Amino acid sequence: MTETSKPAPADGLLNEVNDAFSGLTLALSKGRILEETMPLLRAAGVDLLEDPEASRKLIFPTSNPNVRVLILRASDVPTYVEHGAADFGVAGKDVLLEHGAEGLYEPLDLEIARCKLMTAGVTGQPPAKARRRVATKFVNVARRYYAEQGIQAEVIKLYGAMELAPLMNLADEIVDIVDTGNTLRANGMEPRELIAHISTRLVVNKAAMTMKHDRIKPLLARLESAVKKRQTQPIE
Ligand code: PRT
Ligand code: MG
Repeated sequence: MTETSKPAPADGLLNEVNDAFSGLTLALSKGRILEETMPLLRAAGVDLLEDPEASRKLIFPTSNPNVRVLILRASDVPTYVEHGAADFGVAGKDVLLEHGAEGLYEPLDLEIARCKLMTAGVTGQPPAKARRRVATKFVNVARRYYAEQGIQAEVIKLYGAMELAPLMNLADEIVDIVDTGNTLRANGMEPRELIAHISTRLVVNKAAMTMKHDRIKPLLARLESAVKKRQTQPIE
């Protein structure tokens, strides 16, 4: 590569990222999780100085100089935390069940974004008797679940709009998140079996829990009391 074709350094960004940051790196995802976690973080003394929803940046400083936030795809949060690229993170139990718990502690249930992981099928249509075709983005969860039930299943990986699969005869059943059930109903489907109750969890890298215990422990305690307080009096 010639000198001229080299991309320009992004405004000292690399320095900003790696400049001997000795604090804690927290992995979050946009949307529901960010929205519902922010008030808890704020109550624990960690406030985002900029709204990630309105920014293209992926690394954010906070009001606590010892904590910075990474904004990731929800399904990438456990990967970053497992490998220690983030010290701790916030993820739905559905994402954690699918990813596996290797290298992660799960010390706190934030009790937000509650929903259920369920099987669902076309309303009134009995479940297929023989080998069942199951469309889902939760392939590991689904394989485990059907095996436990002694049901032969062909699990088909999808990345979204699972409800469409049975309607188009791609699958007999789906495994998906259900909250109100409105999405299923709007697509002529009904919930069938409950696989797991889901809520949002705080996960911590196992090595960081030991090595950075002095910094993680007090933050965990403040978050825990914010969760408890929220049950009696909703916080801003
Ligand atoms: O959307 P993207 O693919 O980028 O990521 P994501 O779906 O993982 O993120 P997001 O923000 O949609 O959800 C984050 C987390 O919120 C999930 O991992 C769950 O733990 C939790 N959660 C709580 C939900 C819901 N409620 C929920 N209702 N996640 C998704 N839904 C969707 C569901 O997929 C379905 O399409 O809402 C629909 C069902 O809702 P009802 O009310 O119609 O039943
Ligand atoms: Mg989503």
